Amino acid sequence: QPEWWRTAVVYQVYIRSFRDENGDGLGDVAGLRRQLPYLADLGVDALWINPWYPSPQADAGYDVSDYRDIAPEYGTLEEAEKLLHEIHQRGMKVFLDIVPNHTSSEHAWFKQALAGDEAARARYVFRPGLGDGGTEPPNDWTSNFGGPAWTQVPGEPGLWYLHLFAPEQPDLDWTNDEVVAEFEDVLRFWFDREVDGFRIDVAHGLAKAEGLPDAGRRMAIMHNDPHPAWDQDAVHEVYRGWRRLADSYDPPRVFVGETWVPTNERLAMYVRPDELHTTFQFDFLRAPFGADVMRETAVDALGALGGPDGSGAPSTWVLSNHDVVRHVTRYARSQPDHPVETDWERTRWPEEEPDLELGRRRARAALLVILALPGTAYLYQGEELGLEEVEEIPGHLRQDPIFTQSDNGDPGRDGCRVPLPWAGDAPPYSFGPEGAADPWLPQPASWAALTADKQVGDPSSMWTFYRDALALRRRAWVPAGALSWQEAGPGLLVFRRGDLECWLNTSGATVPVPGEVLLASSPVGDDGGLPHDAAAWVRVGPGSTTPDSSDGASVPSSNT
Ligand code: GLO
Repeated sequence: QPEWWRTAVVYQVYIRSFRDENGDGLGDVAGLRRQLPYLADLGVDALWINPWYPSPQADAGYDVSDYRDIAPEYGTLEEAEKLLHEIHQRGMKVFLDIVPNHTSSEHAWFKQALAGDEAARARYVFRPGLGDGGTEPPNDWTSNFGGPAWTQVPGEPGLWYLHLFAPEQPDLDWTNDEVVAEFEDVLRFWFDREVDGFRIDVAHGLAKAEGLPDAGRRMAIMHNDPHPAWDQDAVHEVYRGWRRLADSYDPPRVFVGETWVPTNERLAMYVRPDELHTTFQFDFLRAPFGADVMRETAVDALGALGGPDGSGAPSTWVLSNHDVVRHVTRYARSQPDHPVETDWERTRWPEEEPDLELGRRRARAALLVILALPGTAYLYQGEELGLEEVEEIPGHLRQDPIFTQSDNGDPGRDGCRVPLPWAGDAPPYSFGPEGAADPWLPQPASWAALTADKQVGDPSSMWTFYRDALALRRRAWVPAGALSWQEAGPGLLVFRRGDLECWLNTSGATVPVPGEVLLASSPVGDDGGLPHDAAAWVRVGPGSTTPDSSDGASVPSSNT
């Protein structure tokens, strides 16, 4: 039986913003159950549900206070079990999100730790401070959300605890056996409920360099240099244990790691037969839209992960998620000619008015590229509607700790987390039932034409384009086999798999594509002319003459 996770298209459900069924303005389990037909019609293979556990929501659920239950505002465990069953009935798989680097400060363990219980303290990273009376933090580490990564224990000014994220997210000590055992038990809890796999939050975290040495610089989850808090070799031992556990199930359960590491070679160390099945390959989140950079990005990732032709370990391709600016907006401005080097990709794209139609046109093209590459593709909810980043959320409504806990001008991640517009002509669009509370973040007027009810069934909509592309991918690309890059000139990305080619044209001119166009992101001329900023899937016969980059020779044009 082929391993589904090698080729799956996974749809990311940011549950807080997906669909509200109980009318409180927050998405919930029942809302997701209601919309399962929508997801099945779209044609995705699997869902990844962001954290839905009980949580004080200091970081939108990434601060978990109980790993074995459902947040009451989202539903009940019983409802979640029904949902899991229904997902499977519809032939889809499901990943949950596990958060092992830290718990919530409201987790029972941390409350015991603050109360002075030594065994509980040993599960976290408590350290005496430096200086007179220990009133200086134990080292120079900074939190991802701004400020020091250490907070003084209330009532014990000489003692500090570590939090690489918000103070409400104390880091666990993964050298502690109880921590290891607890998380294996949590995995079992959900695997026993037939969850197919887990997305691992901050999977390159967990282990810290011995002695917690100073870092000498601020700490960003998307770091480019080695750092004592990230990507330490000891973390691999944790995943070897997890893999043994996952493999003990039938069918085996699967992992995808959130591993922000500087190179594909470091990434490849996580993707092994005895560790993680896949990790996110995030380079398309930093890469501008453009054939040359996107080709380099894919070549580099495939080379390190899957082998040059993609036949080894599957890479994963991601254009958007709940942590970065939506790609319609990233692509709506001038594109730098090299990948952007920034932590969260929000602040350093050029500040100019976005041309959202251009952004959507490029988004369609980028979709055809990632769906044709070998590996797994992740879609972030709302991209199938062509939603853009909501840039104009007023400060007092913003909730992301990146905004509320720091003063560096970073607007945070709320702009990509705005609740989906299911129907309606003006904000607030229906996100929940009639008479429901307003969605937890305000939706923009610019989404009026993008609501799901207007797009489903409209042959010219973004939604229909996604559906068609997913169906064709499953039929044509999934069985298509190994990849070879084709040399087509600057501004052109072309690869072949079997008798299919994927073309991306950012050369500035219209270019002719060979063969039968199966799907294109923008209309192709009768003469087969693919416009600038567009991509196409083409069936090429044995008569095609596109030269092959591997030997520079032409593909023989034999008997057409
Ligand atoms: C980012 C996660 C994110 C959380 C963070 C802390 O890397 O996806 O949204 O804020 O990991 O758990």
